[in-house]
Amino acid sequence: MISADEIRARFARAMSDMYRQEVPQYGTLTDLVARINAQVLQADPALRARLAATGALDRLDVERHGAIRLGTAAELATMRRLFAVMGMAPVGYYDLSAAGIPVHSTAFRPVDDAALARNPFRVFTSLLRLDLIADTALRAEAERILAARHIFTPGALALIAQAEAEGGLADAQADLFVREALETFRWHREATVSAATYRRLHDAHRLIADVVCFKGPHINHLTPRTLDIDAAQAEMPACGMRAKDVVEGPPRRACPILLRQTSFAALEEPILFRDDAGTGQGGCHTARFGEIEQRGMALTPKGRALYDRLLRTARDDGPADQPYATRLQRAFTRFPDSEDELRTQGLAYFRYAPAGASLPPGLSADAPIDDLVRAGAAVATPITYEDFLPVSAAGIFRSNLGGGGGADYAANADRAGFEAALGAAVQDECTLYAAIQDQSIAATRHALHGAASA
Ligand code: OOG
Ligand code: NI
Repeated sequence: MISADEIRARFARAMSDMYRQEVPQYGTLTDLVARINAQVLQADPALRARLAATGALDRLDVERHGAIRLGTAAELATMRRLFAVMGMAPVGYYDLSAAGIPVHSTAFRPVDDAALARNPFRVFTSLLRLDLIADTALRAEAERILAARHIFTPGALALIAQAEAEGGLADAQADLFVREALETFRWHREATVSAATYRRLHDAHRLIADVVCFKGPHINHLTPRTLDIDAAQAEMPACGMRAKDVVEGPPRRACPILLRQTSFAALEEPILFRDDAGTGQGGCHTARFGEIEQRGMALTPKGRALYDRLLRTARDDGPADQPYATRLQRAFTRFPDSEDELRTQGLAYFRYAPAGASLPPGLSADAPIDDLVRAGAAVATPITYEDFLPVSAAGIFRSNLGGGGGADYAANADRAGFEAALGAAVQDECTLYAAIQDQSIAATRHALHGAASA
């Protein structure tokens, strides 16, 4: 048997190779990000040392997230089983209906420290919400089309069942699994519907056409992680990519928090409709795009509440004649921007380690962790945010669906419905970060106790 982590690493590499062939601009983008990252690391040896110490340097070159959109509960449930073979579990629930996008989503990703360090590949996975489509005839038609498709190959299904029964896969089977699983995410230019049906679904919402009219959930972007998103954004035009105007997420800061993202517009791709045979007419479809992201530290619920509040302030309360970036920067002056403040005010999660071989006299290994840090007995490094942001995701969706076009759905999160479709509960991301933090504190105390009694 080989590890789920190894299967995930192979799958991520295969996906990246496939996407580079499908969308050559993706190759250009990853080259640009690699160049910027090398520059940043050369200019900032302290950052390089810190990334190396936490294992983040090795994973940086292969770190990607992708995104797919599914049509039915059954597809989502099987997708969960497929990702489980690669050690990826559903984390977080994202309601995008509030932003006028008829989907809800989760992120499949590795959850423990060692798995994240090995390869943090994540897939933002959305489920179409036909319940939000007002036109009942159109909804029924979409349901009928989706019910007839099979997005997984028989080989993939058999290997998922085998991995579940035997607790893993052997080396050669893992390669076969990767090959079969990849088929689900491949782009097909042949739509499964007529031009007229495509048009009707497209007019209800472009996203509905994208999910319903094709053989499967083509991967719609694959995002590399940059260490300087502003530098990458500035260089994108010279590489022939027009990035969206606004970088989603928090502003640039000394201490990066959460996630900043920007994307370039969806490609117009030629497609063939079912009734095209002989006419050779076809049409075009825009779904796939490019995106880059910069990751910062994970915030506690307290930090996250402050983030959400300041983001709303920048959007709603700023002087309307000021550019959004200026309002954002101003709103976030109220978010502490030193690691000490973020840590001692309980705004972000940290990983702790013993600083040296001995404890200062008079200090117990069981003293509050902040005291141990202040006394120089322990060091704290921020924990990286591994998840997504619903407001940012909505901005990315919108910019790639064209025309700003959010429909006007009443916000109605349906987490229970999503979990029923998934066949499992999604994990809470804060619980995961808190566990990593708590384990590191316990290990630090343990090491310091050892030092004290030596
Ligand atoms: C997903 C859009 C969201 C992100 O990184 O937040 C996203 C999609 O377009 O399917 O990619
Ligand atoms: Ni994305």
